[in-house]
Amino acid sequence: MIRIFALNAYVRNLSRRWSLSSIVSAAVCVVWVGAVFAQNSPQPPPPATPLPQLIDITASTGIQFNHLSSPEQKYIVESMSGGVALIDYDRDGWPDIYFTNAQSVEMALADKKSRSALYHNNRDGTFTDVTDKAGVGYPCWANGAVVGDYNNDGWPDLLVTCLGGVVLYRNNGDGTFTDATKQAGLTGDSMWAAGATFGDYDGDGWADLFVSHYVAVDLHDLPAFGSAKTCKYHGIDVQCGPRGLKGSPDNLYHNNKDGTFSDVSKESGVDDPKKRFGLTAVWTDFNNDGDRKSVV
Ligand SMILES: [Ca+2]
Ligand SMILES: [Ca+2]
Ligand SMILES: [Ca+2]
Repeated sequence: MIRIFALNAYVRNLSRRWSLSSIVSAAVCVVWVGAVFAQNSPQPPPPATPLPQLIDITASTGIQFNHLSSPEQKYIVESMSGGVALIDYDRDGWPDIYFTNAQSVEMALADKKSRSALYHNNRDGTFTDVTDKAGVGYPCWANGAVVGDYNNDGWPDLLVTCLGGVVLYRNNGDGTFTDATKQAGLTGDSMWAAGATFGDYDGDGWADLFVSHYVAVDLHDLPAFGSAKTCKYHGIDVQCGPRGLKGSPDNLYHNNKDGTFSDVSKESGVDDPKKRFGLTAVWTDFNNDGDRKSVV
């Protein structure tokens, strides 16, 4: 079950224009303000006005998305999935929401799928499930999703990271998406892609793609619960991984400006030959020299 939280100021005035990003920003401010009080003032005076509160508004949004979970947590692949992306796919200025989903191992081995979902923002605090029309319901064993306009047509595209690679959905601009993974030359990415990030690392105006890979696993040969020394915690049997399992290298794909990508991982020096456990990555200019760096 996913939950949606909004600031109480928003709840008091549902008729006002709002955005999820502003809610998130305000939430971050609340946390920051709290941290400042905690650090600088051992005995802070009571605030003159109550701090804003976050309120669970899930029921009123119309979003009914259940992320499949495996409470037994037998395998690391079952406990690491689940992601969300904000994408204004119809460019109306209101953020829409994409939730990823994943099967259990048992379901996957029986070739059963799990449904991810795209919700359209109705501009009144409610959302409508538009997954089927959009064609983005069953990308893969989905972990996360990132948004970027890889073909520079102005419409935000969606990349889903999967156990077994990535799926690139090209936004057709009419409420539908097309799976462009093969056309883009990304089917060679076949490892456990836990996260990804779009960023124009060479400054040519076209978004390139970095994909971080996590653990090397085979669904048909998963290490059993508690079966090795590294699958114990203080003598108690637990799921195996990531410690004790093999990691996977990462990939940087250069945007060829024609709808395709080329793997430039090795020549760019970010292929991670030591195969660390990569969960996700961000582009940032941490030394402020104008160039983007990738942090995994
Ligand atoms: Ca929208
Ligand atoms: Ca696009
Ligand atoms: Ca580029």
